Amino acid sequence: MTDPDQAFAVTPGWLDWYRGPTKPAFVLPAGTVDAHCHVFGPAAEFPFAAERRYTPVDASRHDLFALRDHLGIARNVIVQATCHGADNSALVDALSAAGGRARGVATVRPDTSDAELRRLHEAGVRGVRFNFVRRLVDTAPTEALAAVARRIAPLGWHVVLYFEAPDLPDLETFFASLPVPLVIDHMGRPDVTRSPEGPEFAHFLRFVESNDVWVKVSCPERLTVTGPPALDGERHAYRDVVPFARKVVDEFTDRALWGTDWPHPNLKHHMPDDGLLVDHIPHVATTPARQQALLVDNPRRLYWPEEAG
Ligand code: 0GY
Repeated sequence: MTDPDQAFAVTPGWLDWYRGPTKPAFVLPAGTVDAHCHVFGPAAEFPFAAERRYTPVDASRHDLFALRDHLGIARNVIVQATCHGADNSALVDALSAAGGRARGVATVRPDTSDAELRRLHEAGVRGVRFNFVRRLVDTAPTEALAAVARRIAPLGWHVVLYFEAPDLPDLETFFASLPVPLVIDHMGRPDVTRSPEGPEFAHFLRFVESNDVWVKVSCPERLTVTGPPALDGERHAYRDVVPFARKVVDEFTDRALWGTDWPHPNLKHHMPDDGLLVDHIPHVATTPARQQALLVDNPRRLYWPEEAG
């Protein structure tokens, strides 16, 4: 018999999430939504998928809700992570325990039953994620993904797209054909050593504009090359990512979303202090009106439309 402790041995070199994050200096507006975060396990209760590419440290709903409260966040959008495959049990458990303060983005296969889709909807799921990042998944064929999109359209759900910037030209015709709203993770993962005015990011912005896409200005800690500041009390981290995120917020103020990406899977160099990630926000959304749109009004329209009027 397999020893469960061995089966879920954490990937070598895996960085644990940051315990004891600082209190941010930036006070989040009331009703702020963390629109991109995950739960991992706990593995003993919600085993990781056989096809996973990594085995993370457990990051339970209790840990997520503690971080939410510490940072002054009101609600979460929990995104199914690849380490759980298409078993959405940990996600549904977290949504059910959140008392209406969380929505979810699930992984759904074409053969998922209507009853299961309804169950996910009742639990708070409002979208599915299509992942094109090769180190994370064997991406499903586009016909299968299109079939999923057709299944979820009547529920009013959207598709969250995770891809890397060089892959957009090959994927954009497929994306534009999907019959549901689109949300892009982490600004389409730009190479921040290039100019935010350069052709690659311009191409991304035009795709966003032409297709009314929503964009998460998340993951500065993943996109950065210059990294966080030295531990010298400086709280303005990830400066090389700021011009990209600010451009998105300025141009698409009503379709930008923000999230922590806690517990930050697959980071190799450093694990962010989530308090610093909150202090990154006013550099990206530079006025109270933009902060209100990014953190409160936009995610509410997408995930709690019944409240938005
Ligand atoms: C993220 C980013 C990553 C991982 C996943 O589902 C996942 O495994 O999303 C990554 O490794 O870039 O959004 O959490």
